[in-house]
Amino acid sequence: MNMPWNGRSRAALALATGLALAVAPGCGDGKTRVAGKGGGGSASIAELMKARDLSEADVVAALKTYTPTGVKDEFLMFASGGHGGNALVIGVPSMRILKYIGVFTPEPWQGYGFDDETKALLASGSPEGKTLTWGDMHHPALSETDGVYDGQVLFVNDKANARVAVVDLQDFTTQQIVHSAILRSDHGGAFVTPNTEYVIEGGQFPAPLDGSVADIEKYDDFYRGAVMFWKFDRAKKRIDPAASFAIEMPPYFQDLADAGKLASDGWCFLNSFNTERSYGTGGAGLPPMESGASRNDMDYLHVINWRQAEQVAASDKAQVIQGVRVIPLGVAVEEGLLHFVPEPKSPHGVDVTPNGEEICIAGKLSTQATVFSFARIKEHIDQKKYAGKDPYGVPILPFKDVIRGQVEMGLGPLHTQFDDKGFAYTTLFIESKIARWSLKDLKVIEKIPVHYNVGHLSVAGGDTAKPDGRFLISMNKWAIDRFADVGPLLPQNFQLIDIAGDSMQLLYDMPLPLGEPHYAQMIKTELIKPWEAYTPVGMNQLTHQPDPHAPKSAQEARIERNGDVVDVYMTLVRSTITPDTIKVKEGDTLKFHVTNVEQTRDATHGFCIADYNVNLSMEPGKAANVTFVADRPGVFPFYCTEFCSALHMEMGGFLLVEPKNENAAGTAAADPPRNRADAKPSADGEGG
Ligand code: RUQ
Ligand code: CUA
Repeated sequence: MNMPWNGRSRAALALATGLALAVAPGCGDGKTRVAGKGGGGSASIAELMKARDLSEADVVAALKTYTPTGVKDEFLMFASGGHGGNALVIGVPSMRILKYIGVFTPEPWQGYGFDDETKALLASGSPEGKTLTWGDMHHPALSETDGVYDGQVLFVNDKANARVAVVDLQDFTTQQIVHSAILRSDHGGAFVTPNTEYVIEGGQFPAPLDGSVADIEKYDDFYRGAVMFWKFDRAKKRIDPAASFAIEMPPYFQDLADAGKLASDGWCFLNSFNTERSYGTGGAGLPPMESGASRNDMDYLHVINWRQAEQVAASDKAQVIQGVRVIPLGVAVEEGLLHFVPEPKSPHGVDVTPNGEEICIAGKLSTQATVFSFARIKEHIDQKKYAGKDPYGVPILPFKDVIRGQVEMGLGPLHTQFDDKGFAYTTLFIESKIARWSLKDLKVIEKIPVHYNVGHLSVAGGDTAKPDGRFLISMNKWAIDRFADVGPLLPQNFQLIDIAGDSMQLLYDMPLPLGEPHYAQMIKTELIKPWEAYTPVGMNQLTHQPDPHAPKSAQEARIERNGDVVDVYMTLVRSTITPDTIKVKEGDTLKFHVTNVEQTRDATHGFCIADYNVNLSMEPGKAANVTFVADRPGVFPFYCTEFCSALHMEMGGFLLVEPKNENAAGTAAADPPRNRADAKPSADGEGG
């Protein structure tokens, strides 16, 4: 029997055990109320199982995930929303979606990207002159203290546009988006060091770091990779770009990273592939990148001493390229802060074991996972025992001497996570399985099929110094036949697997209609302490300080005109918007300063204005500002978009934008326009 996770489910599990007896002892009259096929009314569990064709294992699985109303999930999973550019919060084991956090993409419900502050935030990550409205979010990283999630901050990356964002877990909102001008993409972000000193962001596609264009044939000489170390200022809860630095790398595809911890604290391990330096056909008959990049048997694990790099970056040996402090490759070699270790073949995941002593690397085109010993790596670095140098002069350590061993894994091993019992779990993309293996004797113990094409996996705390174990989510790229058909674009499939027992058990399939989610981290719910409201009233969501413009009570609500600028100080409270009539002239600049003056939990109001693309989410206590030019005359109702109270439908008002050609405000009122398109008398002589 698998381990129950609380007293409540222990009872539930006892119930499940009794199911085979058809009459569950201790379950009243053996009847229970459920919905679904065969469960429209009351039925015994045995009848239900029969009607719905459920096995005992199905019922056990259901009882392990079922979470009654009002009961909270034990774990929260922070998953990337892929192309949606947002992060997802999912309760485990219920697999209930709790939140989408708008990050790289506007999120209308949250008003994210609609008020002045979050509009500017979204733009801050966009290249000049462009507004990016999507992101390719890959790897969420929770902040850590001593190598364990501390529940304070979430970092996420956007692979497509080389951006990293900071989400504050006090209110689950995005606070900052940074972009490194020297990177063109960042598959290898975001990963944190054990005390969140740095957020690591590895590139992928090399390019000239200075932003210039070099012929693709000059790839070897002018294209370069890089890895960013974004300095995190914990007191300010912001990345400090001025204190951040990068290391220039050869033009390999630098990939995923993991920071060392405990035994390997101060070090960072970064995969690479395409050490062949293939750039595709080059338009002239070279092999395509796919095969060109897969010729070598080994690529290079980059072993970086980031503590030492930090010092070199602060010295005059660093250069400034496009505003970024960069340690040139030659300096990195000279200073001995970069070494390579061969890693088999087209490596994908790099994962440091909980004790920090070993590094597991799976090669997509290898059937093995390789376990490297940090102690041996360190010894070889210290004694300069090299097997050679790469074309850029970076010393290479001898592969055979720095590994502890290899685990015969299966087809297409990708990513590894760890549990609290000394097991490692590796996804097998081609096999569509997850392998559980013993870290002690490097042997696969069990494999469980998943559906299908698994990429990442997430074990609770599974990449920290203290994994919780218990649950594993298999993040499958394909769903194929798992759900009702919804056209050619199918959902992704998150599968919940119980790993607490001696053998793994598939519990639940969760379709995720958002693509393509990559990685997730799972943290104990109790470690996150979110605010219940913005306190005191009038707090700005981005500064987390009192907003200087916010009215704090309905008495402070007012309209002020200065030339053609109209400031509207507005308050929301169930069920009134104050002021509810706003009269301006076409061409005026309107500045709304809106506060939800309530402190009642969940008493969120919305504020929208017809046709002006204004839509704010006003959580209790929150203040927001929105500025726009009233360039369209007419009557525009505004209202609250949350069904907040019995009189929610009455919570609204009118914005009157008088056409420019009507001089006095009174004229328009006395002689109203007939319709928005044309206020003039019509051809048949009517009106006027
Ligand atoms: S990597 S599916 Cu985009 Cu995280 Cu392996
Ligand atoms: Cu406030 Cu509806």
